[in-house]
Amino acid sequence: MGWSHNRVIKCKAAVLWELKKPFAIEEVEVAPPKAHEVRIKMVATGICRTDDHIIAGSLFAPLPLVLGHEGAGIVESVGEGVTSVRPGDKVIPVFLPQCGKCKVCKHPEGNLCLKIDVFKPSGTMQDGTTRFTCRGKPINHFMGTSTFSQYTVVQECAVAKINAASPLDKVCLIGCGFSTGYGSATKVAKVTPGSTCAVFGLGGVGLSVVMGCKAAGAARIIGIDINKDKFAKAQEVGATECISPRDFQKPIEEVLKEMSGGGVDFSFEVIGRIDTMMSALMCCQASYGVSVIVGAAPNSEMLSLNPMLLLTGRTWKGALFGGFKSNDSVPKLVEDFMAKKFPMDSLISHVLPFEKINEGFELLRSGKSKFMPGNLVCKDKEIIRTVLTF
Ligand code: CND
Ligand code: ZN
Ligand code: ZN
Repeated sequence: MGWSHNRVIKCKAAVLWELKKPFAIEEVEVAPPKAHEVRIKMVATGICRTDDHIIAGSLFAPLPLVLGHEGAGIVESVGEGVTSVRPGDKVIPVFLPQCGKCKVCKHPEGNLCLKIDVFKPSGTMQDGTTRFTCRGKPINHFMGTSTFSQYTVVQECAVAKINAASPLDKVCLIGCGFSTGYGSATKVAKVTPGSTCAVFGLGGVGLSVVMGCKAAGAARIIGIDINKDKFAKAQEVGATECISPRDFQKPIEEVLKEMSGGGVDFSFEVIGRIDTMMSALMCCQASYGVSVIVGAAPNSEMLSLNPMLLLTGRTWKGALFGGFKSNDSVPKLVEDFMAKKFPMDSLISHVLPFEKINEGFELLRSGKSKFMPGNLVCKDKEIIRTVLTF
């Protein structure tokens, strides 16, 4: 049992044919999984800003493609040699694989598995071909996950089996946003009890950083966002103060240095802008401050800095997926969610049927949802995460 029946599945997928254009909901053919691949029936997927960075053209991925990298689903069939999952298992596909064999996987701290398809994205499976076809054309995969499809195919090393009782419409956020933010605080920065933290950007990922800082015992967590509608939720999940850079004449790093008596212990950039990356670096304490880059800046932009900022002792770092080794950590994070160790589900502000994916992206871009279309389930005024259900 368990091997694929070599059946092509016809289903709906959101295809991005051109940059800066809406998705087209298309009928696609999803080929059966080849050796060491897994075909998944998607149940839910979150919309993360990284998907929108691709549509906007600020991050590169080859078109046409099926985006999406924050999903959860059920294994439909498996290719030859797959041993870690079986049809019927609940799983989260991970954009950061964990092959377990490469130099990085074998390193106790490394998580950037060499099988990742992010930096020079091929848009294919590891054998160089795609499993998606639409109107007779091959359609590319995205970060090895492509969750904006009723069915997708991923490598076995990019899928984590999770608790059979877990609610997939919630734990999909563990596929990216939550894990990325939470791990950036707990694992990458290693936030210490009693410390002061500054979090730039209070979207789904930034609020997860706030939750991580709180879990690590930070005494002060200062949220920074230009959209004040985000402050209430930030305070609900652990921010002790929130400020908008637009309310001050002086640079925000100066404001934060004053607020913290000389610089914060830990700072996080969770927006994806190089100016706020510099502010985050400069607001942390000159000798022992740690600043973590979480946001993804446009491919075309470079930073230059005065090396003195680091010579004094600051640490500047970044990580994908919160520094977590994906397959090891995802099932544990799901267990922690089930044990109510963090209020991750409060990040989900909107739930839409998959077919309304373009509306979901409009919500993300609008930053504020004054006009709620009929069947939106809106728990909050502010937009944090939209989850699409299949
Ligand atoms: P989202 O767009 O939901 O949140 C960004 C927040 O930043 C919003 O609340 C904005 O109002 C706020 N903001 C925008 N500009 C400014 C500014 N100039 N000053 C202060 N606040 C501002 O995004 P998200 O939470 O989904 O993602 C955040 C970033 O994280 C984004 O760049 C995404 O690509 C990146 C990311 C990284 C990783 C990783 O593995 N490192 C994984 N997923 C997403
Ligand atoms: Zn993401
Ligand atoms: Zn590896």
